[in-house]
Amino acid sequence: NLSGYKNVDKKKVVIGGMFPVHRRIASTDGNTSRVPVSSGCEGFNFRTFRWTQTMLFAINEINKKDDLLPNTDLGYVIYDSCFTISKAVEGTLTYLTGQDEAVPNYRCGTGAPLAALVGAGGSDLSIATARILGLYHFPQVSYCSSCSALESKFQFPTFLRTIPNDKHQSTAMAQLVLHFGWTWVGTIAADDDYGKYGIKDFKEQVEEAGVCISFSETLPKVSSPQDIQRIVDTVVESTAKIIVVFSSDVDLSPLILELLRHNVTNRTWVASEAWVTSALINRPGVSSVLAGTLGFGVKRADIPDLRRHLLDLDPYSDLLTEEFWETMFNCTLDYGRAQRQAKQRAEEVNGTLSRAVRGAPEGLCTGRESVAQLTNTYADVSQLRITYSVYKAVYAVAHALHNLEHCVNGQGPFTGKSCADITNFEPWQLMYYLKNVRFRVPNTGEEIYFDEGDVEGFYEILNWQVNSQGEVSYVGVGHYNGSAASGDRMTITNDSIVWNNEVLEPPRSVCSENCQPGTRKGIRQGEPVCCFDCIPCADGEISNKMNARECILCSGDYWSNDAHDACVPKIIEFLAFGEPLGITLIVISAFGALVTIAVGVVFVVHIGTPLAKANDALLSFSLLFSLVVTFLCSIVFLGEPQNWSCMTSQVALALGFALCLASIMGKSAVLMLRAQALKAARVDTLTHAHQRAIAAVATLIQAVACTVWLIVLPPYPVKNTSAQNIKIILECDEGSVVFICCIFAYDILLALLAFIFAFIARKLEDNFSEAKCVTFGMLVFFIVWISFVPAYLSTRGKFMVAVQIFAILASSFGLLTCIFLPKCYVLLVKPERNTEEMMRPRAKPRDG
Ligand code: TCR
Repeated sequence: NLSGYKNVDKKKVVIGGMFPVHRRIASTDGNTSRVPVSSGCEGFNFRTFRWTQTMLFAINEINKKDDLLPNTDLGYVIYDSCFTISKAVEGTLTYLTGQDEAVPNYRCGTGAPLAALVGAGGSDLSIATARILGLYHFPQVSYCSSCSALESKFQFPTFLRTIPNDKHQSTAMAQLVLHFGWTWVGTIAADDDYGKYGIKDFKEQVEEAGVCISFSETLPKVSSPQDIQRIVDTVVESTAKIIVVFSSDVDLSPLILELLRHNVTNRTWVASEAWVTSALINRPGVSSVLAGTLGFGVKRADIPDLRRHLLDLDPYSDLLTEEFWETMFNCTLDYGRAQRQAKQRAEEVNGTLSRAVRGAPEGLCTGRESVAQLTNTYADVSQLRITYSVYKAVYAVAHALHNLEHCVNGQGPFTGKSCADITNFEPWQLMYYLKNVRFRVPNTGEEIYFDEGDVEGFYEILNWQVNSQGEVSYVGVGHYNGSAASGDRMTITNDSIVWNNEVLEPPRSVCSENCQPGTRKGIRQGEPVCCFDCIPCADGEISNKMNARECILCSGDYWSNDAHDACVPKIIEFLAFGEPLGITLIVISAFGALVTIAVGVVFVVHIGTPLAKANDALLSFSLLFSLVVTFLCSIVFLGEPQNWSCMTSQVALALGFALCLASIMGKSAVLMLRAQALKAARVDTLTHAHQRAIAAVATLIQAVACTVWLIVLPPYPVKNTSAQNIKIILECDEGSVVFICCIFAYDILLALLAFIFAFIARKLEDNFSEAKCVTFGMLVFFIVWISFVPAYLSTRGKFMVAVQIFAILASSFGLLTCIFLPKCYVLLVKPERNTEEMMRPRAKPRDG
């Protein structure tokens, strides 16, 4: 413990201080057969030693001041809490009792009154000490216990602090994460109140805003390589690129070393105040892991003369300083001490200076080494943040004491308007003054007062930027002010941030990338909501915004486009006149019609010849006429279906075929009867009139059927949206399937009869083998229509119409050629065969 007084004739007040100068307590050997002793500490911390020296510096400064506590000298007692709760409690009890033995409720001695305790370091230590001090209403001013749990005045009535409450920092971190749109972050917390509360507050806020936590790890308090290794593995395996760390530098540094060993790069770290500017973390070479780190630092200040005080250190003044010296220069001071004593003795003896102390042997130091020459965090006064907080804490206590001392009797705040006596006051009386203190810090001019024990939540946002020498510097890129209006608490200049990636852009940290329009979010079972799959919308469904949860079904006449991000009108399809297929079909049918007419003309020209006479001219013409009709009606199938075209096309086809087939049937019926008569050697009594009658009746039946159909259930045009998803097919609805089946069944019946009659009569030999021609023609007709069925059923849309037209044209051409080609051949090419003789029918001889 350090302690000291200055001036002897002034009044004295002692301030307690507690700093974690060591990092841990030494492990005990576990021997229980000896008197137990308080364990020693190890791991000297230069940074916290600087804080200690700052307290001394501030006290010296105050003692020198004439306007602050002019008649009182401040003394101090400083304890090393060794970063451990038990040591902090031990120190507190020792302080309260004034004894080296820590026996509570026992305080004796005539020493100066104890004022307040500055410190305890980390939050967990402060929580422990504040509970004890609270029992005695003893004020405690902390410079670095920032945990939000300490804000409870109920639990910690005499606790005050000069560092902002961590709830501001957690909010600031949450806002930072949201500012950059990171939705997938990992968290690492120290295993103490600082880490746990800090991360808890942070998580609550980001999770509310839809951010997901990839992993949450806790740093071990006692060094544990397995735990560290596990955390490294988690960090490496996680896809989170942003890692928020709430921990003190001491607890974090083993992890950073291990990360450095594994060369874990390409992460962006969000640092809490405790490690953002720590030299323990920012070691040479660490920039590969930590460059680009963003962190929060409490207010920084320059304290003039502090550096001089820090360098002007007497190594022999106390044990802590000796240890500092020995650790700093890696030597033992025994030699220097011996030298000094020898020198003093020599001076006493002969009053003159003996020979100067020169360089000490290896491993020993002289006590005159220069602290300034070493680049050590102890003497580095560029980042005075917690140091400044210590400075403020001491000043706060001093100002409270000043106010207490300068209370005017009769106007005092206590019962009966009394005042407290600076030489003998109660702790609660000082507490009153501390709570109400309001002052300006020397040099910086910052105004300090405690609002419910806390100061305002102001943070600088620092960015770790690597300079050309590979050193990290902390560049301010914005700030956070917890007491500003909620909209503009954080200001951050994105452009001045240097990230640790090549693209110089804020890194992205998301579990799953956004789902583009055209896809929807699909949850992954058992994973956080930020992790999802993007599932493409099904055909006919769309999603038109990012991250859609559902796809929307396109309605009726609409269908999804290729990208599935908009509904587009379906393509309207029909076989148009203008398209190549349409033109081809028109040309073919027109050609067919022309050929048929040409055949008719040939017949008219040769009307008087035996051949024309033999084939009933009227029947031939009606046959030709029906073929023209069928040829031409195929044109009506083309084009956009209309009411009239739907009706005419089917009816014309049915009637055309009926007339055609009826004529052929009449013809072949007569042929058959004639053949049978010939066989039976009867006289053929059949005339042309019979054929005509048969043909006319057969056609008439069809005409009646068609008329009934048109009147009762006429065909009409429809939009077919169901046959094909992406198209609307314009087509004709038959009106009644039964009717159309009957009508075409009737045509088939006629065709079958014609075929059967002709087949029977095929042996009847005239010169033109009329019966054979008809048989053959009908065969062609059947083949065409039988093959039409599968072709028709396997096509879709407008090609169905095309197949139908092809069948019509093919069957018409088949009939035309089979029935009329031989006749035209005779008429035009072999007129010598066109004689009465040749026309006479005769039966084929039975045997060859
Ligand atoms: N509050 C921490 C401890 C801590 C600290 C530091 C430790 C803070 N800043 C800097 C070492 C160095 C902030 C706590 O526990 O409350």
